[in-house]
Amino acid sequence: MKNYFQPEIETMPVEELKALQSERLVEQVKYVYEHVKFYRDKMDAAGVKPEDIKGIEDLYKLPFIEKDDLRDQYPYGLLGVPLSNCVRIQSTSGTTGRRVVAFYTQNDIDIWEECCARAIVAAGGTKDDVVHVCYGYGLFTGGPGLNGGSHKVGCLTLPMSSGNTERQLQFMEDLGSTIICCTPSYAANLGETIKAKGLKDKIKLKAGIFGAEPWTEEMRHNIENTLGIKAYDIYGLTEISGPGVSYECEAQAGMHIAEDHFVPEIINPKTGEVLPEGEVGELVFSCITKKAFPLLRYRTRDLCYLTREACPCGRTHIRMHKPMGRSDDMMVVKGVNVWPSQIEAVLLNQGYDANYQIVVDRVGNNDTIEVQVEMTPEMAASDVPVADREKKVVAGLKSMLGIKVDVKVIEPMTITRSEGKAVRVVDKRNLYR
Ligand code: DLL
Repeated sequence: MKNYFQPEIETMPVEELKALQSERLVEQVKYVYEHVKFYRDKMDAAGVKPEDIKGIEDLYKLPFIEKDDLRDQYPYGLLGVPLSNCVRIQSTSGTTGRRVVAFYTQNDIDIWEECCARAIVAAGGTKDDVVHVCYGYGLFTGGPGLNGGSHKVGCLTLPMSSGNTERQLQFMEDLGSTIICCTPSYAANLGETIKAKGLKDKIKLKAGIFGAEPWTEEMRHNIENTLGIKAYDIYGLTEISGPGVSYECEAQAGMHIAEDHFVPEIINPKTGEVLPEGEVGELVFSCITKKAFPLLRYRTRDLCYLTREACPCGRTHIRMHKPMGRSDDMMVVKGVNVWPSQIEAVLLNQGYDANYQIVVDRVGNNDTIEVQVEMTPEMAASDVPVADREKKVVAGLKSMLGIKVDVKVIEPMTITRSEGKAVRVVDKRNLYR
């Protein structure tokens, strides 16, 4: 017996789903044209009228929205309802440029929380579960989103927020948390502490719902082994609502996009051309039900591909493959494209945990790249010389990336542990830009 939070929607036949999307899109385009000057101007400039959009097959006619548009329209320029109809804001961390502030009506929040509830049920959650939420609460969407989803499923919800690992473990043990929600890097951090303190037998976790940052399959296996759980991926972004835009089911083979609310496209990031299913490109979303912050054709900068192949779980909603990172996470080092996730895969395959940092710099006209990775306590206790370990990692990275990377294998517990999104890359070249 399969479990769904909203079976009639999650398993809707694809043709019906597409018809629903078309109907909602047509309505939404009219809505934003009438209510948001930004869209009216943008559509007028592109020569597109609401009546030109007759269904999802016409989506390509609409202009894209980019992060810079959101920054230019900060704070109220994209509001689709009067401010008095909004009940909440959430915001991105805003490490570069202005923050993005997203607004929600009560109905927008209900939709968002339903998507998070779908994710919890897809990870095996029921009303009997104890859901331990250690994503940050506050402006970040992780905590509030999963908290709301957990309430909707009827789980006992522990609103832990991030940090204070000792207290997390105490509650986990005392209250018997069964599902944990946090970033994969924090899950790895918790796993490490549980192992070091010998607490594994006292912890009742069965599943984890991890997202908000890129993570590799190697990291999934590591977390599943150290915590003794099944690790599910969850994806989302503040601009589109928050976590739950897509989520994994028991097949763990890509994340089902909540297509009744968000229509995905994959485009060539250079030309904007829409790519066929299965090709890797930039993910673009159109929100077809959200009213306060109604983004259409929003370019996420996340790179992945989509598949509508039948899923054994019975859900019909299209799946997106794990994003390899944002197009802006990709580093060009010595002229070669390097993704932090490629480096992570090599390290974890050689038995390291995900405690590493990548430092990129420029000396004269040459790029330099150094990977610092901690030994596990077992490695530190063995008598394999550090120089041999370093040589092996250098060789692994050379074969993955095609370039020589400097490697420093360092003592355990020397890299700062992450409580939220991990900072994997220090690119000192940015200082000179
Ligand atoms: O990270 C929302 C979220 C919270 C998702 C909790 C999942 C769990 P932002 O802070 O706006 O929102 O960051 C969104 O994070 O565009 C991706 O680049 C990245 N990201 C989110 N989930 C994943 C994932 C939240 N599962 C940005 N895998 C997105 C890879 C992810 N990257």
